[in-house]
Order: sequence, then C-alpha cells, then structure tokens
Amino acid sequence: MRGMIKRTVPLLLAAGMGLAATAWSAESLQDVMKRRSLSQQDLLAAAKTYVPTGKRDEFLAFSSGGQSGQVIVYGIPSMRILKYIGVFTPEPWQGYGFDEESKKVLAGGRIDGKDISWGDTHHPGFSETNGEADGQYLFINDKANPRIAVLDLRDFETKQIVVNPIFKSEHGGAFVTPNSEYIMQAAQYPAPLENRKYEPLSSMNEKYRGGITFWKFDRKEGRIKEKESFSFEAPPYWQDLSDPGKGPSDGWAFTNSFCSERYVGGIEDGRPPYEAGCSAKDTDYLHVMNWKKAAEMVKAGKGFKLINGHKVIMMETAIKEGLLYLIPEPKSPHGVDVTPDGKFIVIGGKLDSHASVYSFEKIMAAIKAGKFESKDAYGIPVIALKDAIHVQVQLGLGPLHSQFDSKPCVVYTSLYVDSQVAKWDYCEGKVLDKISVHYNIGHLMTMEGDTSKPAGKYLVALNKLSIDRFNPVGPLHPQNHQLIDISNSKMQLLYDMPFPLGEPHYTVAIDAKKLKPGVRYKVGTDSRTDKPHPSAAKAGEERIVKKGNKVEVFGTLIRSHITPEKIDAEVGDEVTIHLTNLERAQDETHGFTVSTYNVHASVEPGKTVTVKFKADKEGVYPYYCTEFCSALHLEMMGYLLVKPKGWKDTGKTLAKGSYTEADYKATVKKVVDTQAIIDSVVAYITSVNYKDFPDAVAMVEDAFDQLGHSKGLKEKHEGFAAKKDWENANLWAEQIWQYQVKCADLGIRAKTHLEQNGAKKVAK
Ligand code: K7E
Ligand code: CUA
Repeated sequence: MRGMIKRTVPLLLAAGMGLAATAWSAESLQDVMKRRSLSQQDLLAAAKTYVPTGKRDEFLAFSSGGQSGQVIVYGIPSMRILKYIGVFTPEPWQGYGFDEESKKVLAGGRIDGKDISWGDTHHPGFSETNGEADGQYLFINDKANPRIAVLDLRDFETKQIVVNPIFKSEHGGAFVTPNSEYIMQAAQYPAPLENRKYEPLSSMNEKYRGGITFWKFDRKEGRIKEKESFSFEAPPYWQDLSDPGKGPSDGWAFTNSFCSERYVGGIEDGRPPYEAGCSAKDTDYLHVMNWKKAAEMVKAGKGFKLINGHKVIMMETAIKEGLLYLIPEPKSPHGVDVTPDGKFIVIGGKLDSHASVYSFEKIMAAIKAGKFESKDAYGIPVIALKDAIHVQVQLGLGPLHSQFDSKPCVVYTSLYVDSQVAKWDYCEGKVLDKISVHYNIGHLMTMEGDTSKPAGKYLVALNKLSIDRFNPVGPLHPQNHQLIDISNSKMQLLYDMPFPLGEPHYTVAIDAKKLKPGVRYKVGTDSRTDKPHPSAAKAGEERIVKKGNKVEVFGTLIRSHITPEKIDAEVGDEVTIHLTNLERAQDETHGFTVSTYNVHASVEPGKTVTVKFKADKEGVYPYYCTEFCSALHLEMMGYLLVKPKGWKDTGKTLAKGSYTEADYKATVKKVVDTQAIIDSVVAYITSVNYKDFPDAVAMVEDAFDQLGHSKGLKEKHEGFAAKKDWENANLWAEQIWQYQVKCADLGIRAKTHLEQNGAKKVAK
C-alpha cells in the first residue's frame, strides 16, 4: 500500500507535465477501406454518424425499453447508449427499488396493494410548450398494468407512477397536449370499468367498455394530479393510439381503434380466433374528442360519474354535450399522427395499403352542420369518411406510424409488411421516396417529429426483427434501430444499432441543446421529491442514534471515506442509514451497500439517500462504496457489527501499529512535496484565462473543496507528535496527504482540460 503511494507522487508529477504522445496511424484511409472491405458509401455513412472522442451528439433519443420496463437514452447520430433509466422495474445501479426514496416512487405503481415489478413500456412523450418539445419532462406508459410514469429531465429520474383507475390494460399513452395540460392514455382491451368486477364475455357489448384518460399534469410541481384527471367512457372497441390536436386543432384529440367488431374469440371452443374476428370489417373508428370542453365541464364539477373514485364522462353525456364523434377508418388502423400545422390527421391502415389523411377543417364543418351518416350502436354520431378525408395515398403493405419532416407537407410512414419507410407528401398525396429497412418496422421517429416544429435531419426505424443483421447471441435477438439520413431528397441508410433490452415500440428525440440537466444536487436533496431530505447530514454532523431496537445513522460520503466507519447493532434491530454525498465535483458518485442485506444506493453529489433493513442475523457485515470513486475507493468501507442480544465488549483495545518518528517525518515531507506540485498546478491555472472555462472552474473549486477538508489536521498531527504518539501523528499527516492527492488529481485534470481547450496566458 505504502509503496503504491510512493509511486503515485511521480505519477502525479508526470501527469502534471502533460506528457501527451501523439500517435500517427501508419495506415491510410485507402488501406483501411481495403482491409475492412468498406465502400465509398460506407465511408460516407461513417462520416455522417461518427462522433469524435470528446464530442457530443446533436440529438438525444429517449426510447421505451419495452418489456424491461425502463427508458433507454441514446445519442443521434452516433447511436451510443448513454443511460438506462429505471421506471417500472427496479434498477440496482441507480438504487432504484433498493433505497427507501425510490421504493416510494415504485409504490405509487402498486395495484390492489401488490408490487408490480415490471412494465411493458410503449410510448414515451416529451412535455410540450406551444406544441414544441421543451426538454423538461418525459412521460411513458405501461401497457400491461395500465400506468403512466413521470420522469424529470433535470436529473433523468423517475419521480412518479400513477395507476389508471378504470382500465385493465391500455396501449395509447403517453401523448401530451400542446402545453402539457394533459397526458392522454387510451385503453386497449375492453373490460368492465369497475375494479374487481366480473362480467361474462357474453355481455361484451353491454358491460365491457373502453376509454380514454386525460391525466392532469401540474407543470410547476412536475407531477400528475390524479384527483383533477378524468376519462371518457368509450365503446368496447379496442382503442389504440392517440394524438392531441395542435394549432387550429388544439383542444381536440384523436384516438384510433380496431376490433370495432367487438368480436369475442374462443379458439378452445372451436370459435374463429380474435385475429379473424377482429379484422373482418372494412373499417374501424377514429374517435374525435373535444378535451378542452370536457376539461372545463369536469372542472366545474359537472357531467361525470365517479367510477372507482375517478371522474368518468359517460358516453351518454359525451354525445349530449357534443364531446365525442366517430369517423370510419380503413381496416385495422394503427397509428394516428397530427401534422405539425395541426390541420390534418394521418392514419395507417395496417391491413390496408393506404394511409388516410383526415382534414380537421372538414371534420369541424361536418360537426357544425350536424352532418352525420349514422350513429354507432351506442348512439355516437358517425361522420362519413368522405366528409372528413383530405386524401388517401397508396403507400404499400402495412402502413403503421407516421412522423414529420422539417420540410412542409413531408411525412414518413412505416410499412410493416413491406419492411420499408415511405416518404410522401400529405398535402398533395403523392409518394416521394421509399427505402428498405431490416426488418418489419413498427414505429419510426424523426427528430422532434411529432411536435409542431420537427427538426428533420435524421429518421430512426424501430424494426421488430433483426434476424441476420448482428452477431448471433442466441435465439432472443436484439431489436434493430436503423438510422436514416433524411436531409436530402433520397433517404440514405446510415447505421444499424442493436437495441439490447426489450422491444422498444416508440422513441422520441430532442435537440440536445434543449436539455439542461444538472450535474449535482443542492447538498441534502431527496431526488425523488426534489425537496430537502429531512435526514440529511452536513460534514461534522454525522451521528448514530439508538432508540430501543432502532438504530438510525445520519452519515456522509466523501472521497474516500464513509462517516461513520462502524455501526453497532443487536440482532433484531431495525437499521436505517441516511447518507449524504458531500461532493461538489461532477461525476463523483458514491454507491452504498451492506453485505447480504439486499440494499443499494446510488448517491450522486449532493444527494441524500436512505436504506433500511432489519439486522436479523448476528455477524460482521462489511459495507462499502460501490462506485470506483478515487484511488482509495476500496478503502471506502466500514463494518456493520450485529451482536447477539446483551453482548458486552471486553474492553480489549484495537491493535497498535508500529510507527516511528522517522515514518512521521517522511509523511510530513511527502505532504510538503505534494503541496509544491499543487502550487505549481495552481500557478499554471491562474496564469491562464481559466475563468472562461466553466468546467475548469468547477474542477478548481472542487480541488480546493477537497483541500479544505484538511483544515485543522496540521495542528492535530503536530499535537500528537509533541506527545510522541507517532501512530496518530503519522496517520493524521497521512490524511492531509489523502486530501492533497484528490486536490492534485482535480487540479491536473483542470490543467489538462485548459491545455486541450486552448486556454490563453493572461497578463499578471
Ligand atoms: Cu405500433 Cu404499442 Cu405504438 Cu408498438 S405500438 S409498433
Ligand atoms: Cu466512493 Cu468508491
């Protein structure tokens, strides 16, 4: 150990000198092309996607993690994965589901008093301001257990999970209104709306219902308000996806549906299966809703019925108040997307080869004129397709979802059966280009392509099958996200990205400049509530409180020690450990676990986290930091000592080390030498315009923050030296050096950063 420390000083010195070797490749570009069999086209694609070391992506994509119940963040155009975010599923790296704060978030997703520790995430949606993605929040749904989660993009953490009070499954969430007033969530498989209520399938038409929920979002609090949310009761058609109107159509919302046959399968009884019965008819229904009027009605306390304590606008009321209309849509539709200008609604036919473009203006004219072709079985007025359609375009087989370009009238639609993307003009109704993808595309996504201001440039095809595209990894294949350049008139396929965790369904992407995530919390923050943590501790305030059979620890973390380093408990005690990370430095996260007690916390700078468990077995349990946070990370540990009831320590003291005066003097010299290195680095930093480099400023601040912790230690070691207590004298001097090393490490990082980013000398 001590040998290693001795070697560290020259190492620091060498780094301080900035020994940068420049390696020139002996190979030319031509050589590499030949060696790797790359074409000109490949090189072009590589040049369009390659993000050089240290550089960043232009867009960030937030993908549903499918059956993993998570959200996955990656960069575009590099397709580099940046983060998995635990949402409906516990995720140990982030301590999600392993610390008390996040357990409370997950508990919001309990159904009938039971934990549901997975989710089938489908559709992420950004919060919007004036119809544009604003980079503040992300919402995502769980199809299997009808829920919605709220993620805050300041720290990329899940803050809230709400359970749909009336659905038993859902599909069409989360779709956000233009100013994030509401988040839409539509049902999928009809069921009785009352919870825990049985009705036989023979009463499908009378007792089973679909619906569309509007979750009220409180932007200031960043949370969904369950009590202010409401739903539309809908016929037992299988509501699918939704999209709220924008611009001229703001205030209205659109939900497509299929299986309007209301077919009930029963293959085991010899009945034709659902897939036959649900696609028998030529058309299904687009639901058109006036959500603004509905919201006002609900706010005024009128027009709804409470079902499971939730406000539901029954079909009868919706018809009477003119809140709900239907329009036929071609065969088993899938996907409904409002154009950026809010004038049209594009719907894919799935079993039809057309995409249908509905005109909002025509729909409104028909409603105003009371011009309906019929009513459905529940009395909902049906507008004739011909009275609502703007244009229908033959695209190919299996049109599903659509996304828009920054160029006016240009839309991209996925063709599932054809495994293609069609680029077409929805104003004129003509196909512009097609490109093959690999294989069986579901959703597709353009940059901010579902907002009122699409950014164009790139398209990602979210393919359901990858088959032969990647190195085989067993029968379960990754999915294939394919990056396509859409900046020119012909689309160009650029890159295949294996998507390794679930079937993602949908992804949304945003200009990275719109995101403003923090690098640290205010010291003592509970990140799940965004409020000061009541059990946070500052440096010097650490303590252990024992009351009856409860042991409560108020501790801190800083490189490279945990305070306290010993926790005493008796068998059967309930142990609660609150830890505050005192670091200010970017990326200095500490983790925390106690051996065999199934707890884990990720404590980012400033955060306070609590882990709790019952010390139900006698023994010695090391706890430690789980992030490699510094050279002495492995020393960042302590012991939980669980003693038998009534155990008395014998008064035997800890073994003494054998330190001499010479050891002490050597340590003091090391401290002096290291200070010289620090001084030289400081001299360099202050000789340049480092204040113009915020990252360098942060590192310098952190460096001095570290050094500041050594305050008072000089007096301490000198005091022990005066008493010839060489162990204490030596070790407290050594502790100064520990802080110096961290300070020097940061100072040198700042120096390198300044040198590499062209810092200039300033006049003294
Ligand atoms: Cu088409 Cu669930 Cu959006 Cu998947 S859904 S593809
Ligand atoms: Cu803190 Cu390792």
